[in-house]
Amino acid sequence: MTEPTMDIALIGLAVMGQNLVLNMNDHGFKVAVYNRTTSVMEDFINGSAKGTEIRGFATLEELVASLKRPRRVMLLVQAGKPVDAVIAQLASLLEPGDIIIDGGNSHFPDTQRRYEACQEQGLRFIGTGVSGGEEGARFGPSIMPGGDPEAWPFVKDIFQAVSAKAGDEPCCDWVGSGGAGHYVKMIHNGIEYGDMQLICEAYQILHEGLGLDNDRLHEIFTEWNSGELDSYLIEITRDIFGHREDGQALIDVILDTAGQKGTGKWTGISALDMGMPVTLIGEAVFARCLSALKDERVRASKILAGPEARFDGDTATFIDDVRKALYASKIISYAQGYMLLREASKHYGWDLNFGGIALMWRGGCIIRSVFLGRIKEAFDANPDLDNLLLAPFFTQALKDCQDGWRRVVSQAVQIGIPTPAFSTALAFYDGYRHARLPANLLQAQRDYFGAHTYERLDKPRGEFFHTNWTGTGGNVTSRTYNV
Ligand code: NBP
Repeated sequence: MTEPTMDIALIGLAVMGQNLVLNMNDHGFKVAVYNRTTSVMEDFINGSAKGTEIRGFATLEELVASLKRPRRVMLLVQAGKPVDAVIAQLASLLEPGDIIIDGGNSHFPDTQRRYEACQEQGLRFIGTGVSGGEEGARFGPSIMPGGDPEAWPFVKDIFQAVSAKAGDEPCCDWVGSGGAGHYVKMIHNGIEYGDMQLICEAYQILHEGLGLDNDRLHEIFTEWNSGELDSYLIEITRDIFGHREDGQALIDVILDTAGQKGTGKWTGISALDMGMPVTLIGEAVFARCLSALKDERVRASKILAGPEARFDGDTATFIDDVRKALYASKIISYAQGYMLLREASKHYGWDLNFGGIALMWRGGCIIRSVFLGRIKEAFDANPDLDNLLLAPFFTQALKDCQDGWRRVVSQAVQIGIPTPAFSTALAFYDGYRHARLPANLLQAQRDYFGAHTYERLDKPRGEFFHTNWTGTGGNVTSRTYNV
């Protein structure tokens, strides 16, 4: 019988699993590993894990038997059915109080369901977002754990040791119960979609609109990365523009159809479910969908006309305007993401710590940036902040950027370059800062054709009115005001 000396087990030795295990080993934790295909485990043990404290097991029985109690078993297998399959296998081997951690990109309702099912069996379940890809897993990812709060004290030391650090602070803290960890990871990924789309729009304007080449784009992104836009995604974009193969800029030969794995779509669906206007992430998802229609677009490009107008302004000024448009739109995107987090927190009873989430995203993950430090400061200064846009720092930043931002959106419209994310961000800004929107007319229309009733400015809220608009309608009102 194997002596139970191992601190934690990890199942699933693909790219994320192997790197996270090596990271845990670096921090002094004894990790037991298992992989469905045993040869993968053996190659790992005899390869990059050689000479470490990591131990491999060919069966789940042996793996579980090697663990100290309460047993901690982390899964980094493909999201979806494989997670349920592994949990089912583990359930009969574990004892009440043992902990199962799913570190994959699971959808939060699945995590909620697994948490409840494990609870019924006396097991403690954690669903945790892990962001940062291969390098993050190896040297410090952002980790967003949620699930059974009783399990947190047993994994806190390991997770906070291996996570990225922002200054001295770990980019990992307890997010909330049930599916909260995977929800926050989902929003992270949605925001990542938005950030990437904004950068792509800046690229198209600068490249196609202004005719700038990759060397100039490399310089511009180098400069941007030293200011308020300083972030991982701007940094890798700078490097992409500088990357050549056989003298050819690689970016110029990459097919323009974007893939997606679904987390952006899930964010959009959740936004619709919660009734939150997370328009920028929605546009980012649709922009990927449009990009995927490559053959159709190629055919349409030969038929549909664009404007005659070409950019004829001052290039240097306009480049700075694009920077402002990017920065302002990014503020809007994060504000929208936080609106959704706030609503979900209320809806699911998670009591999310918004400043803590900004800190978790501050390092290790794909959206890491200097900017997230500003968000953390805004929530530290006022944890009950209604909206990020109302934090003085961001209110001022939007004020400083808005003229340039408007010039970019209107110029893009004039010269026929699509900027769905820049444009929707600006439309949201203008909508959010309007005390009065044209929904009075909308309510009148709804009442006209469906007797859905309306409230009046000159009467108390909650009092509903119906008008017989045509003189031929009846006095019966619909009970579906919110449909
Ligand atoms: P993959 O998502 O490619 O999953 C491969 C692993 O799942 C292998 O170890 C495979 O075992 C195992 N597996 C499968 Br598939 N079906 C299984 C089953 N029925 N029972 C047991 N094991 C099974 O690995 P990854 O790219 O390392 O990602 C792991 C998780 O982390 C995923 O949820 C992913 O979405 C998430 N994630 C990935 C990244 C990234 O950059 N790759 C970043 C952040 C999060 P086998 O060797 O026997 O086939």
